[in-house]
Amino acid sequence: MDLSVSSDLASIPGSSLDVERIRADFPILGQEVNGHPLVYLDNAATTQKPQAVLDAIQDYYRTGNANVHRGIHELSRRATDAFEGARGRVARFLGTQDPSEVVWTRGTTEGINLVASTWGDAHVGRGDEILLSEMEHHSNIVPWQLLAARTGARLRYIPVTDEGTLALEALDDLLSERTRLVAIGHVSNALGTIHPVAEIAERAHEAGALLLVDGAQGAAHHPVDVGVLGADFYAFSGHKLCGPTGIGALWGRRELLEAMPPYQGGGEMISVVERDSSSWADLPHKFEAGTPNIAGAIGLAAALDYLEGVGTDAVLVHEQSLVAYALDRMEEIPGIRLFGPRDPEKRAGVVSFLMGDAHAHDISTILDTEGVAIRAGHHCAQLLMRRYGVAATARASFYLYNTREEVDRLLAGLETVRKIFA
Ligand code: C6P
Repeated sequence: MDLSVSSDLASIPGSSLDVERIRADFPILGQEVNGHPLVYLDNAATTQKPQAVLDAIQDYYRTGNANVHRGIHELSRRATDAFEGARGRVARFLGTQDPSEVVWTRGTTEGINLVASTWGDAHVGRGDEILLSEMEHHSNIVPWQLLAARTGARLRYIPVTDEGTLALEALDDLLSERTRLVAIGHVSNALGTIHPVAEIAERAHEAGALLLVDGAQGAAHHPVDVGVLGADFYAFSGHKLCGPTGIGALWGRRELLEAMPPYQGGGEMISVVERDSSSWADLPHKFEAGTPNIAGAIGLAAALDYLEGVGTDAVLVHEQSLVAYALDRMEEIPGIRLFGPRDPEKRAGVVSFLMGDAHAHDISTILDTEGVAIRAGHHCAQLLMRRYGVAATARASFYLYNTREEVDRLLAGLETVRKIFA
């Protein structure tokens, strides 16, 4: 049985991706789930991996596995070159020439915790303020709550509009000489809203504050240039952009990273260890205690090569064309409630919704029986859910390998939901 999903590219206005060819690169997509060809629409949670990434990881373990920075032997040299080469690859992806500004992490969450713990403990005190938004993922709230509890700092929040954008007019009141840092998502995981990061950076800097960008959803969908964004820190996860889980990176401006104390203690992050004290390795190793996720870094670099080959600009346009199609059709469903901006150009490939009396989990369960994978829940964005007076939403999230026919499968599944709950 042919499980591939046909894609009529001419029918995706604006998309220049050869989706059929792209899908052939992702072995996982060619399977049946619950008796139906899989339609994977849970990409904001994690993306699937192309063969090139699977090969890079396997090749490393088959032919180049050794610990990095430690051995004088050939395999260790090879592993170190591949690992540090991957760092350089991430630096180029983020629009910076300096790989030592790129710190390997387990993902976005660890990157934000690193900044909150090290920069935060050194620079934030009682009465200082950290400015977040009500749309943040818990990973960009809780580390700052922990910092506030340690230091006596105060958290403030940019409100969210009914439309699903940030109410930036509130910045005049929220930013002050007490604001030490603005920590904001690049793209909302729950609504897909793309935030005007460069504008927020300018406003933050005018107030004398730094800007940290939670790039978990941003880096996956369009090219990132940390200089153009005006970010001081940018954190992202490899698994959201076709790379493996357990690897991500934190980019920080060199002078900030240099002034920050280490995050964790252990091997690799030291220069000299005495009985009662130690001195630290140079950047970025100061922040990388212990044996790193070498295979993960190599897999992430392969993912970035893959995405660059496809064209990162084209990925967002493709997602937006699917969102436009989905929103147009979903609007016609009786009793549907759609969240987030109506204009597809204001968002990446995420559609959050509820239908009548159906709980988000019921929607997801029914879709699953038809082979359609979406996410249901609060999406680790409980403040946002509260803002809209709901406990959860159903969320379909698209990526470069999704097709209009798959959106049709989603819509067909929603028709089943409608009938069941009618
Ligand atoms: N959002 C989602 O389904 P980690 O887990 O560290 O790779 O990423 C955390 C994270 C931080 N910020 C944003 C905006 C995110 O979307 C995520 C991960 C997934 O929406 C899992 S909750």
